Amino acid sequence: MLIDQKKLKIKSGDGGEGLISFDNRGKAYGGDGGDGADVVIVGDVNVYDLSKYDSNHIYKAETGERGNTYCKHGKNGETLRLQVPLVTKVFDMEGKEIICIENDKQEFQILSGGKGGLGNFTLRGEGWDGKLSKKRATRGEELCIRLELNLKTDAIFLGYPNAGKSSIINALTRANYKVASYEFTTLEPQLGVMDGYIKLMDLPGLIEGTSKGRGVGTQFLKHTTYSRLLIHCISIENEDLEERYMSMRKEFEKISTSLHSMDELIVLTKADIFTPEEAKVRKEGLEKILGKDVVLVSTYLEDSMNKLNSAIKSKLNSQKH
Ligand SMILES: Nc1nc2c(ncn2[C@@H]2O[C@H](COP(=O)(O)OP(=O)(O)OP(=O)(O)O)[C@@H](O)[C@H]2O)c(=O)[nH]1
Ligand SMILES: [Mg+2]
Repeated sequence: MLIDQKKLKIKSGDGGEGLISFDNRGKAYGGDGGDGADVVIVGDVNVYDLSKYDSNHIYKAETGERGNTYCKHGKNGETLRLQVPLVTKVFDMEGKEIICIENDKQEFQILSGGKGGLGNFTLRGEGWDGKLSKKRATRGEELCIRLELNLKTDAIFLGYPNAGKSSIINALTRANYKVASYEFTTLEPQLGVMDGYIKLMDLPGLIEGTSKGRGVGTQFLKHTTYSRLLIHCISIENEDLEERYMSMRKEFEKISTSLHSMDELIVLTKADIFTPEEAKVRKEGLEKILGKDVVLVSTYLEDSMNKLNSAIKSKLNSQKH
């Protein structure tokens, strides 16, 4: 199951106290306390969801160590780094966005650790003969946050249920997602990596009325925001291909303007159902009506899957220039 939301309680480290201590000649030699550790949120491409976080746990950064004798400084706490997938938005409990982590290794210090206290060596000469002074350490901070993952992928597969989306992702990548002849086999977003670097996402089947909460609704649409290419799958089985295409485009428009304006690759699936000649006629008919290129594929025809692989790459490459 894709875990794309988590509430977390985080706490930065308290500063370590300074020490009051004297050597055998009565000289102050108590060291300063170490600083408490910060809490930092880090983007990490190798983290795919938020499942490693436990909402019942408090994520505490280390406390600074107490100051030591012989004027020794206590150790500073080690920064607590919370790795999050891309793109993760961090909200406070009022729903205000604190930060959006979009890039690998992007860091954001969300809480500062407390300052270490000062021991009587540093403060010698102050206070009651300086010797009994120490400056208190400060406490760390605490915060409740909500993490929300908006998956960052190169291309998303969308289309009516049963169009063959999962089968294609399985064929293009080494994924092994469930494929079945009934609708809504896929109930949550699934990821596959093509050629080791192109991230593809299969989104649960959309239908007319998705905008009104029908089907699996719009709960996963946030995952389309950071994608670059929409792969619109239509099964060649459909009587009226143009109608299928247009009704889905209308649905895109209703549910998300960014989806509607996203670069699109039209894929006509299950080509093997017809003879190659018939399939070609249907593809060219659709191209003519729409005035757009259509890629004809079948998961049973390896050559067509290679063509789709190239078409996806060339679309993505053309966006870079
Ligand atoms: N003949 C033929 N059947 C296919 C092809 N690709 C997929 N299918 C079949 O079509 C049915 C639906 O395939 P899926 O990959 O589950 O379709 P989907 O779009 O992911 O469906 P949902 O997850 O329900 O939205 C399955 O029975 C597949 O075996 C193809 O290229 N040719
Ligand atoms: Mg599926």
